[in-house]
Amino acid sequence: MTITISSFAWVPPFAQGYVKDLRPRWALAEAGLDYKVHLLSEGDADAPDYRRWQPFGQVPAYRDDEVQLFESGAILLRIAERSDILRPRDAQEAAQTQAWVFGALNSLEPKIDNLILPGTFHAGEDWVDGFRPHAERMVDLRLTSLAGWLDGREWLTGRFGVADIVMATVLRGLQEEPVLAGYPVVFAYLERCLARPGFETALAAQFATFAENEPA
Ligand SMILES: N[C@@H](CCC(=O)N[C@@H](CS)C(=O)NCC(=O)O)C(=O)O
Repeated sequence: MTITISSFAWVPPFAQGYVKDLRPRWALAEAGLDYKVHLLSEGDADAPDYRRWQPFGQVPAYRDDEVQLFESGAILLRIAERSDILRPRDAQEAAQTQAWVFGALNSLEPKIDNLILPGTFHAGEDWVDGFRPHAERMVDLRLTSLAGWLDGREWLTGRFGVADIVMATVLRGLQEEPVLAGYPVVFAYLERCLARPGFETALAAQFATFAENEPA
């Protein structure tokens, strides 16, 4: 089976290590599956062919011998289906995996983005400081709930899986934020996820792509 994912050829240093093709790279590393990378240079994301693969012109997109699709959560669920290592072991684990992939992307990621992105992309604008306490409250609420679920659990579902990959990549956004230290259960879970060799492999692969395509 040939698997291809899309990635940007290069992004500025502040974004390196955080581009969302890290998610399929990590899942594929855990699964021990080889893959090719379809690199996008300036303007390629707007090309009609790419828009037929990823309608929003984003990365990652994914294809294998049978299907092509986009959205990192959907991609990871597909990779899990193809892997004896990542495939949920029963219907309940599969349902919980889907629920936590959606939960990470829908209930947590937007709240975390609200906290971290204004300072990155709107630094110095009047509304940023006033918005921050609201964003912090929302993140607190979600972390409280997540800590409640994780208490006494090693992983989100019965064993490490793609839901943990999505969740860890979402929570990583908080690593520079003081709020995470207030949730030792979540902090320890994130450390557990990031200690996996698959994460290091994925990170190194993403950095290698950007190093190879560094603008002159
Ligand atoms: N919901 C999408 C989001 C993908 C996404 O935000 N990708 C970013 C890179 S990390 C991107 O392509 N940004 C360029 C853009 O939005 O035009 C997913 O999870 O796959």
